[in-house]
Amino acid sequence: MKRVLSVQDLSCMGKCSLTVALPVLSAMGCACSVLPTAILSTHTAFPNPVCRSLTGDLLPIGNHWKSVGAEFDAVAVGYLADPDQAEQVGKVLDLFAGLRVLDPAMGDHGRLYSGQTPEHVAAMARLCRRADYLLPNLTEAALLTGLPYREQADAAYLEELSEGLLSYGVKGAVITGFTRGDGQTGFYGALADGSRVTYQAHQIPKHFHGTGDLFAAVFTGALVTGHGVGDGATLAARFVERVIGVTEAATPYGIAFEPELPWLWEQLRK
Ligand code: PXL
Repeated sequence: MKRVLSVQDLSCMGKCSLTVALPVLSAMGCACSVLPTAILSTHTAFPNPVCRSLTGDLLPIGNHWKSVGAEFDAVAVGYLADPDQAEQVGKVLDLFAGLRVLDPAMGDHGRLYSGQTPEHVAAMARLCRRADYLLPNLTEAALLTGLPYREQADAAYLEELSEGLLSYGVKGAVITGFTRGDGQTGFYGALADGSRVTYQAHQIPKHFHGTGDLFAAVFTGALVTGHGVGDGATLAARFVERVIGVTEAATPYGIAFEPELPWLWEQLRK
């Protein structure tokens, strides 16, 4: 069984981050260990969440695992509660071999999430250099490359963002959830070998919270079980599409991914 370490917050209500990654990776047949970067009463789209950062605990937890001989096939990093966590997570990455997937969860729709700062962007950018694959949305890709954010992404803009992301020295970068003027949405993946993988589907014009985290979990589970970047990202996009299709209303409580988990399990057994 493949072992994945998921490093991101535990938001206790409002599905995102670990409450998405754990069930998804389990449904993909992976053993998922968790390193919560912070415990929040809710994610930050709810007003005034209680947040306890675990910055000083991250490395001791990693060291303890190392002392008992733990290894992971992949480490997937997501939302960090403060800039210092990026450095601590970098030290945890140093402890373990395995594939490194980083979803630099910092913002959406051209804006930083509540509580995230320019210092955070700089710290996340340093962490990007340590990753194998980056999974930013359009906002995060613009923040990491210093290019202006554009709500509608054409091919030239996506390529420009991708070149900037690849300059972090990663094996690949998949820009998730971009939208185009023609009602299409999808991902744009750029690999360091020069190849490109893209996916487009009809856009449902609503914002569903937690879809980036869902994409990252499926992508990680697919790669660690032997799928390529194009297949993994396509599986992730198709899963997100199905989940959006069964989620009745776009609320901060999150997407209804649970009924679709059997579908995910089936896809990996084909
Ligand atoms: O889904 C990204 C995310 C993860 N974790 C926390 C968040 C958000 C987005 O708002 O607030 C705590």
